[in-house]
Amino acid sequence: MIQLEDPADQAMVAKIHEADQDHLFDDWDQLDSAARHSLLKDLHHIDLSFIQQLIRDHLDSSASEAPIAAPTPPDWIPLADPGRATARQRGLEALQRGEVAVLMVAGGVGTRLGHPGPKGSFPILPISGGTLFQIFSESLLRLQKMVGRSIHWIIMTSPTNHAETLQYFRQHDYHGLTPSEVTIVPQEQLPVLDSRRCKILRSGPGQVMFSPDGHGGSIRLLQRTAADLRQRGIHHIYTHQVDNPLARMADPELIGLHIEQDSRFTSKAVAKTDPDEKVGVFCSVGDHLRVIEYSELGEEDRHLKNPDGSLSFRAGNIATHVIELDFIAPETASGPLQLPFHVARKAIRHWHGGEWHEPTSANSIRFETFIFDVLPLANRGLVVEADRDLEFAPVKNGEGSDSPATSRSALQKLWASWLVQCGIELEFDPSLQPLRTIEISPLVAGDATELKKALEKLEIPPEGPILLR
Ligand code: UD2
Repeated sequence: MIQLEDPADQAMVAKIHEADQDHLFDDWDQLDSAARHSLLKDLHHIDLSFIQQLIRDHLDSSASEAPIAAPTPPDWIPLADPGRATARQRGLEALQRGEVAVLMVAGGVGTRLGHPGPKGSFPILPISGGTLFQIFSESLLRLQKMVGRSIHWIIMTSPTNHAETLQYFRQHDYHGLTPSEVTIVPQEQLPVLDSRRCKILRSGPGQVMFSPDGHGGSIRLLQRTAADLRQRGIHHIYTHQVDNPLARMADPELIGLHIEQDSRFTSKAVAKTDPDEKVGVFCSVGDHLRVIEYSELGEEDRHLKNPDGSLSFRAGNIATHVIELDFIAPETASGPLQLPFHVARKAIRHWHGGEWHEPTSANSIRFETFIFDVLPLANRGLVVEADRDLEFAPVKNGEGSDSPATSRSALQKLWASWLVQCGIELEFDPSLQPLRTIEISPLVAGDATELKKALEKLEIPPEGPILLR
């Protein structure tokens, strides 16, 4: 065991030794003082007894995940429900009273997309090259103008992309938002373990390998900051993912439905038509709603159909929710809700025995929480149907499905449909893509009605790309 002068450091070294993780100091003799300092700082951040508890709960041979008892398709509020328009008004009023904050989860590492920076800095806009962050910032600006007050925006990053995200927003002057109304805050992270012996892996000599604690980290973040949010008068949190440029910011209709139905957790869902589409589905289990991941829904249930031919389990999760702050962080002695952890296994390059290892099969274990895991704990939850063409076009992969190409194509189709509704003539190819490239900033319009108004002051060029900003 290494010997250190500082008693706090020495006590931590003793704990590492007790937990049988001494290999973390294997490179100690070769580290310079800055690297030693950084390693000690990281190790002080690890709650070893918590990690050991996770190992006991999830990885000991006797531990197994309980199977999900007979799920059934849930009720949802369909697109055609006549009450949606009045709900929108209620939502607008809640926004005007300043009761809603928006939380964007942007802590994922985005390895599948292959973009070097934070995912939100991906240039998705087809003409200007503007980013996902820009779309959401401008959408929020439009909404703030509509309701006549600022709306607090929390952007959850992870320790890996936090500094870059902050730098991005500073460099872009927060795309016109007031910086004090935007809180950019990292989620927590946990050490990654080796899957055979549960040793903490290293990402380099003297470096602990960490991974973000999943998008459920947003619930933990809200719980940590609940007092501040309450002080700002916030009761409802509207959450969405950074990777869906069609995600609506603080959609008044969803907020209104959530309030009218006195819901604790309200979610948007799109109708799944492909049983193998990789989105989780909302289900009822007993009296509660929950999301079952695509990998966890049985083959038979996945293909089960209604008499009209639609999929029975079709309420696909697009990760847009309204959450009651008092539900996840009650001001009572019972304390905040606890989220379960899931285990993810991946092949990961790591440093061990003085050399790099490049495994070809899963060698690592990481623990993650999911935001929707609080839903089964809610005594009232709600699922609301959303139109896929208007609200869901995620950017997950570099190519193929859910890629920049499919997402841009969905944006083009949407903007073209607005222009056509405004009486602008456009030509389309056989796949119904407009022949002219279109880009409409959220600052100009968020739907066809708003665009019609904006076009009273804007000119559409007779030919070539159509950029409306
Ligand atoms: C998620 C959902 C899936 C469906 C789909 C819709 C899960 C497990 N599955 O699938 O049901 O709703 O999205 O697009 O959620 N993130 C963080 N911190 C983390 C991990 C992720 O902020 O530690 C963010 C990430 O930046 C992204 C979002 O969460 O915005 C989704 O993460 P993902 O791409 O890993 O989720 P995916 O596609 O497996």
